[in-house]
Amino acid sequence: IQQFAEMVKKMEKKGLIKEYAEIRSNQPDGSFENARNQNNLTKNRYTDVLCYDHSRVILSVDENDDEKTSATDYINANFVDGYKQKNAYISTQGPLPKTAQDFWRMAWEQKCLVIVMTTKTMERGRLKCHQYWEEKVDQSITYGIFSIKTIKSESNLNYTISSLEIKNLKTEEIRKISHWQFTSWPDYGVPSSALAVLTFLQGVREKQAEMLEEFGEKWEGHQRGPPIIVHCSAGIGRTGTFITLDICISRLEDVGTVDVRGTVEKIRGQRAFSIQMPDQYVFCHLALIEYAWSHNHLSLKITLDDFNNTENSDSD
Ligand code: PTR
Ligand code: PTR
Repeated sequence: IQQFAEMVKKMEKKGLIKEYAEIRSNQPDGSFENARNQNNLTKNRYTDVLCYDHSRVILSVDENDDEKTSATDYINANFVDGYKQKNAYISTQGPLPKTAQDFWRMAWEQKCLVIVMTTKTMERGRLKCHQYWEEKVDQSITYGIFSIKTIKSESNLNYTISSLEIKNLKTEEIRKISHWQFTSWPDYGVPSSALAVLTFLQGVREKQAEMLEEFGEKWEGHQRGPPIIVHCSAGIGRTGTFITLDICISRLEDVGTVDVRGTVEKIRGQRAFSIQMPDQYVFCHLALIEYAWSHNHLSLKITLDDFNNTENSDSD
């Protein structure tokens, strides 16, 4: 671990911060017209974190709905591709009281099985995300035509896993959704333990595979299942970091290499502003090294060699 820490310190010096600054200096390449539409403005949690038009998730609009909050097809959410998988994720902001119904509509319409939440509802005395599901087992909460019941909930030091049932009150259909909340990741920051995030991430993957196995026949057309919804507060910093790690690990498992910069740039092309802090960019590297180490990956050697080469060839 000491060795990791030293390596990361060196990597920071060796240009990761600069590399991140370069990535950030590229202006968003796409329009935000729906996000800026007068009818949608209050559906954005942060006025400066808007959602691209080209990759946004479009909601159905049911004119007959009692609740008129969904009267437009807009939600601050974007499809993001995974490793060799189109639309593997939906990156989105933490629901607002006003958009919680839209959030559940999105989960229903996209047939999602797993939700990843990397924020707490309240941080440093500020509301970061609406409590859009019940924490207590056997309790339900209803938004418009969706009723969400908490069936089971288990917590450890770093995360809480809840089994939810979502019921469409119009059709009476009930589906299961697994909710994974990482609770020890500060906003604008990085978790103190990469291992905790990696364990969490592994659990999310296994859950998605298990749910797909169980309910898979409903999702033909999606080879590896429906998108995993990932959100934090703004849906860019921690969400972007989580998705970067998931994509890089898939690639590492497949071909034995990673491309953090390329991955982040690609994600930012679909969800603007993804990864908010230099620390988060550095953390991705740290966590990947830790992953490679603990999985005895050959690529660890490559990483170290590459690293040593840079070090030798770099004069500062
Ligand atoms: N305008 C907000 C700000 O005050 O910085 C936007 C913002 C909020 C950006 C949270 C990123 C945030 O972090 P995350 O995406 O991890 O919730
Ligand atoms: N409150 C956020 C911040 O200051 O970081 C708002 C913000 C979000 C600002 C994205 C700029 C952003 O764009 P980029 O990540 O491309 O710098």
